[in-house]
Amino acid sequence: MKVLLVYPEFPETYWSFKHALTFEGKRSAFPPLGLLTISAMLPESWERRLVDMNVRSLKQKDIEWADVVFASAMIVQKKSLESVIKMSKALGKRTVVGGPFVTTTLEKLADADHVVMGEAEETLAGLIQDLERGEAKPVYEAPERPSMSLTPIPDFKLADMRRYSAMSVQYSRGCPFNCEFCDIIEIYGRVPRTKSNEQMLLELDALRESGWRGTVFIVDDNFIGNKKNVKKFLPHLAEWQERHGRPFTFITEASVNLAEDEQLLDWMRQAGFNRAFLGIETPVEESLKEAQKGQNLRHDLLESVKTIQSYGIEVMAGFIVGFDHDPDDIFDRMIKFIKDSAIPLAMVGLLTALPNTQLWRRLGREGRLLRESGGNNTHSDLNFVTIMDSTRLVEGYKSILRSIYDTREYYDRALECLRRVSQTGMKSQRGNTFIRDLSALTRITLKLGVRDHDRWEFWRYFTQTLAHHRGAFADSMRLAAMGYHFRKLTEAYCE
Ligand code: B12
Ligand code: SF4
Repeated sequence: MKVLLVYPEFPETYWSFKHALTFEGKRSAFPPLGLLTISAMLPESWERRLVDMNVRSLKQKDIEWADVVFASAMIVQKKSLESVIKMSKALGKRTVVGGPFVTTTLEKLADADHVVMGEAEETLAGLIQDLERGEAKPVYEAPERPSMSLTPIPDFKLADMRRYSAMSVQYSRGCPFNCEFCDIIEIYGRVPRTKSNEQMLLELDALRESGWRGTVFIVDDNFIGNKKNVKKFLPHLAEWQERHGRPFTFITEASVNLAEDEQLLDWMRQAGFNRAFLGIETPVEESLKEAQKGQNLRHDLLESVKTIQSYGIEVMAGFIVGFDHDPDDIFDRMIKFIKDSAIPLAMVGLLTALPNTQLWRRLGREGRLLRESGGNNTHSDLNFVTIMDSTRLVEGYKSILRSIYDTREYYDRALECLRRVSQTGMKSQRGNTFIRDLSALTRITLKLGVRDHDRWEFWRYFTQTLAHHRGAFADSMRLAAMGYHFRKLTEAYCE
């Protein structure tokens, strides 16, 4: 059997990082880990190829080669996924679709031949057998959430690693919290399951042996969801890093209560974590209560961010406007919070009711749902009736974006962030990436320091970095590139 694994294209959003990736000479930020994992579960005798459409286009001859097309998608990839299915069917190929979109969507994908809902560790074998016998069913659904001990080492080599700016691994699935808008807990559950220490280290061995050096994104929903296990794992990870000359730096996602545990933070620092994405959502207490986000109410949020930064970990964060309890001055409060927290990469979105979430169900009961979400919370198309006037909300939202991604405002935040994190982080061994970094630096200086209309701001940032944060120069240039991406998209959204 010949299997073509296809990852549909993302629309251009803050998360695509498109404008920043061109500086690095990369096509996409991360590889499609779901498909790399599925590939590792297929019989050895099956031939497989991967087309990540965020890296290169899908051609007719790719599909002609295959007996069956396997695709994975999030809601935002829906349009591209539909075109993949259409193209495959037109060429007479069988299609199998899995991943978060088909797991959560309400309208089933009528055109796909086979849909795999939920995690595939326990369902894929059945589908494979049925495909081989020519008796595959339309829908396969995981009866329960599988143990992560069943997850194989992803087929990293299937991805063209040179095209990505980071590689991904997964340690855990699920989150113990209960945020109203969250679909993670609906898809992956509230009892966080983890891989064993041995399993994780073997996975990192495989990644290292494949030649990868540099950033590794631990894509967990909440890396510290199972604190007991993660605390047992981190000392081993730190030792592994030391033994191998620190080949990786890690990024992950975590809940804000990470700041409560300095021992955990210290281990993360030692293991080489230098960025963490937090769900801060809002500085407004009433809105946090409404979102059932009690873990963000236990301590002062600004102090929590500072604590994490003091361990050399840059904080990135998600923010949301559009809660029922958002006060009139929410937009100014959000701007001030983001400035004071020195979070350069602040992903601000409008509240979206994702299918099958508690928020979705409540708004349904209240008769406020307008349509299914397109999954992109930076688009201005609200999918429910908001308490604040919707035009005012969208305009206020745009005013936040314009303010926080104003060139000077952004560089100031980045400098403050560098000041807070640059003292304490562990440096990775960057291996042979120096040449690549040099060409990235040339591209950044040409674009931001010569062609850009805000070039004087760039040189101010550049000289401040050299004067005060020379040791974090590479990070400062990464932040400059990211800032450019956010500014470009903000200009496009808020024109
Ligand atoms: C890494 C990640 C990203 C990366 C994408 C990297 C990439 N190339 O894949 C980045 C940071 C870019 C990203 C962005 C976004 N993301 Co994202 N992301 C994730 C995250 C944290 C991990 C994905 C992953 O690698 N998982 C590990 C693999 C092993 O798990 P898996 O994909 O679920 O695969 C398993 C099963 O689903 C199944 N399976 C998957 N595919 C297939 C295919 C077949 C054929 C079969 C049989 C089975 C199968 O088998 C696998 C093994 O069990 C998930 C959360 C999560 N826990 O998965 C969110 C998640 C997928 N993202 C989500 C969202 C909403 C987004 C954004 C839209 C955010 C936003 N608000 O704008 C953006 C969209 C991107 C864009 N440009 O517009 C949602 C999707 C919701 C949905 N129902 O579609 C999730 C679930 C998290 C959430 N609730 O917010 N994301
Ligand atoms: S902390 Fe994050 S992953 Fe956990 S329930 Fe809340 S939003 Fe979902």
